[in-house]
Amino acid sequence: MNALNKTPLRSLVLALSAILALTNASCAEQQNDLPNILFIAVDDLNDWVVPYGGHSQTLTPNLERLADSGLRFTNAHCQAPLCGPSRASIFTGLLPSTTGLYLHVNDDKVISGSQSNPAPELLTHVLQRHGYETLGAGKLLHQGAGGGLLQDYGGHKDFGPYPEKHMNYEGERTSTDWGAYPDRNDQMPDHAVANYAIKALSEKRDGPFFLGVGINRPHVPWHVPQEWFDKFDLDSIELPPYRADDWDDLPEISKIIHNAPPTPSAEWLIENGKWKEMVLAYLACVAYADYEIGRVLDALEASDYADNAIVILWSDHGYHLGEKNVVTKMTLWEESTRVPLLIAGPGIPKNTVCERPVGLIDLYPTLLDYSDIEISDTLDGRTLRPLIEDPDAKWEHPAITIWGRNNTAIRDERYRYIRYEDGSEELYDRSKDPNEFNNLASNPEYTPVKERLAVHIPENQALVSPVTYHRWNPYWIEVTRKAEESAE
Ligand SMILES: [Ca+2]
Ligand SMILES: [Ca+2]
Repeated sequence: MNALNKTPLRSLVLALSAILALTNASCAEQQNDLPNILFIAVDDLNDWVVPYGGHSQTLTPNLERLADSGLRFTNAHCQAPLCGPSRASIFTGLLPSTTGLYLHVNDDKVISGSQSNPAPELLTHVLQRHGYETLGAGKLLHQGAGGGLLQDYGGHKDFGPYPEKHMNYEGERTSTDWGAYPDRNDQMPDHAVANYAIKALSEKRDGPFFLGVGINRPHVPWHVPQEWFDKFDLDSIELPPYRADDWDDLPEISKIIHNAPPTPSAEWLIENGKWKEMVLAYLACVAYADYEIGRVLDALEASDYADNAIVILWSDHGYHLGEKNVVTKMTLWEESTRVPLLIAGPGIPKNTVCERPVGLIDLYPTLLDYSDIEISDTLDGRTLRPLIEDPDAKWEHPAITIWGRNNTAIRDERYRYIRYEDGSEELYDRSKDPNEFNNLASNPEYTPVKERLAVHIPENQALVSPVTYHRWNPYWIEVTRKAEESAE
């Protein structure tokens, strides 16, 4: 290269460098404006929290405080009524019917085991690509945060510590039990999860961050220190609604799928005089979880990020405490699909309720929307921002819950419609029957309602992925066996 050409080239390089420097500066500036994200997952938390009114005696002052400071979706539902597939759906932004991840899945296989094309990208990975620091502790994906979910993971995905033997309930294939144990809150894994978050919030962070806080309680075993049991009076505990003949109008496949032998039934609880005790134990665990969440919210309020953080609190699915004669999740009924979903932060209206049916699957695109990241049209959910800005906005999307291939529940503002793999159905008019006692599916008057809702059932549901598994009852053991066989 000769000297004559050197000067113009050098000028060009200098000019390009200046442009790049300006671009970088504006990127950095933009990144500083991006909201931080505090993503609080609570395991197996149903609507028994004050902002949702599911149980009149529940004590959740911190969830109440969070609900008052933002917006609560009162008709929010999980996409699978079990930890593993629900969380896989949240972090991939895809329905189980797209990925084939209908059942439990190891964190490391959420991407590789998905049947979707293109392969999913985890929410946290998209955020990372756009400059977010990702960190967290506790239960986020099913085993915590495997599969490289986060850049920094503090551990403590843990349902212990466990007493030497079960205190009140014995059952194979379930850790269902309850009782006051251990002695102190600081022996609980959730205390360490909250401590991790408190420390993270006290530190100076260079750019926007995603902080995941995965609270393990009220997942079984319902063991928390005595102080939480002492907050409730056993004699006056209110029991959930239940009808002994409730299953008489269910199709056979519903009885097979929802058969939950490892956990107590309402019948068993009544016979053994244990129902109030068990309800109290769940309430004790919810109150304890609320306390740990409150510690994190306090830390956020005292931090540099108080005015620039979106807080999202969700549960991975609900839980029956005897309603419809079951004590578990894993059903296509309201107690199992409905979840608390609270959102607060800059620009989000305070003390506001949105009754539109939404799904946890909508969190992925919603967070991308608030972080100014383009939303891929391969995602199955949609941003909730229009509803956050106007909770009464028109919204014609029901919530979808899938429990195994081709067993699908569709929930709109009034009805719950369930169609099973063999074509049999359930339909509940929740405006008249909030406990879902009366299956209207065989009443011809409701044919137009069923047809209207059936349109929303995903067609051509993906085959059950061979990496997904669940060995709860004979139906699920067979589903798992067939899926594993398909890989051979
Ligand atoms: Ca769960
Ligand atoms: Ca019934």
